[in-house]
Amino acid sequence: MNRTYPRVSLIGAPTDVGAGHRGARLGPEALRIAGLGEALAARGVDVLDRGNLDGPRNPWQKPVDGYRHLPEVVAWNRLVMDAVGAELREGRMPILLGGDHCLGLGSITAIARHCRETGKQLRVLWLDAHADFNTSQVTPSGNIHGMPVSCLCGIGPEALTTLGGPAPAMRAEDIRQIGIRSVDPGEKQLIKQHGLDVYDMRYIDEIGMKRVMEEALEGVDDNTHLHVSFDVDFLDPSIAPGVGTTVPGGPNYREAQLVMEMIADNGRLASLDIVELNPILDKRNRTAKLSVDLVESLFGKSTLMRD
Ligand code: Z70
Ligand code: MN
Ligand code: MN
Ligand code: MN
Repeated sequence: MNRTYPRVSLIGAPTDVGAGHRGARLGPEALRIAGLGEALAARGVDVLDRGNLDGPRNPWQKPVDGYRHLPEVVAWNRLVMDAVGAELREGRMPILLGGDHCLGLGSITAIARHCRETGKQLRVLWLDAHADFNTSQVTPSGNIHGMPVSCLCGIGPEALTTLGGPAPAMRAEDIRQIGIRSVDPGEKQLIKQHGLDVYDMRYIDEIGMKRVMEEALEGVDDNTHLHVSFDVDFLDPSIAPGVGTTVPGGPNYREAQLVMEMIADNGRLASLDIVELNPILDKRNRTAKLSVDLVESLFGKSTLMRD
């Protein structure tokens, strides 16, 4: 299957203002050093590295009214939204190099707007150990990287839910969450209430990753913009130690490869976030290298005659 990909732009967002650990701000550099740009170029992808966005520093404060660093999170997400939107308008595929997962909010807000403008259907695959569906009332931490999905669905502080305009960026039915295995009690109730489609690890164990991906990609057609938001803590910590919050029992190497290969085969990938990589907690940049390996599969690299 020889597919031509659109031109790609790498956008670095070196911040951890939304996280509970510091170090994800180094993610963009670790991914570059692991050879992300070169790996894509070797696949025949036209890739431009736009460098890093420059936002506020991490003030490392306690939560205020249930949110840590809300003004800084808003500022970073505006920068990300504008940068991602600019690439989409130029017909390029944005790859956001996080940074923590609060940035999925700015990225997907821009993507959702692009979908409205171009008449495309949006499908988000959220690969994560966490559902990231907390609110200020139920969050155990105040960390906004635990809240981007609820904000995208219109639940959250106005500064975040109206980043791209008054209407919510996305509906709960636009997203499929895969690999989930850590959900807070109040968050669980909200997920049920809003009817999110969650393929948690138990479901993956019971029906297998192949069928999970078939279900998650169902209805993704030529009129769909497929966005993958890849939180590296999706992966089992035994293969991906370089993340702030490791949760045991995640997808292994083979399952993760299959996820990426099935997305590649579907052929509608139009944007990507790679977030939560924390090189401070990594071993010799192994998690960054694994992420690059997986992105190669996402861009159609496969073992034998399926290329
Ligand atoms: C927890 C919270 C979280 C990482 C998301 C964890 C959130 N649910 N952690 N991604 N790494 O604090 O809201
Ligand atoms: Mn487009
Ligand atoms: Mn996440
Ligand atoms: Mn996570």
